[in-house]
Amino acid sequence: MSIRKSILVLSLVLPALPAFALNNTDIVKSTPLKDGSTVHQFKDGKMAMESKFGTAVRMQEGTAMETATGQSIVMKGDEVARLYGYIYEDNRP
Ligand SMILES: [Cu+2]
Repeated sequence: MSIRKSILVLSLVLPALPAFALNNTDIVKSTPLKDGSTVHQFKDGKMAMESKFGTAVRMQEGTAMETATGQSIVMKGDEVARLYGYIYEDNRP
């Protein structure tokens, strides 16, 4: 009985947990890039980089990035501290 319940709970919870879940009330768009990293765009249009390992990394404003679908995006802002805040909050026990 309790095992069945655990399985049910897991099956409900797991799909809601991507490899890296952002509690992203401020993030309006997250675009995967060709190199495996992700660029997150905030409400105000500024961006932050997430490495393929799920860490917040720096990128110089104005840097051109290629999306996984081959489009070109230019980096606006470098909100590394802002993204770090989200990552930290989400990975807290
Ligand atoms: Cu970037």
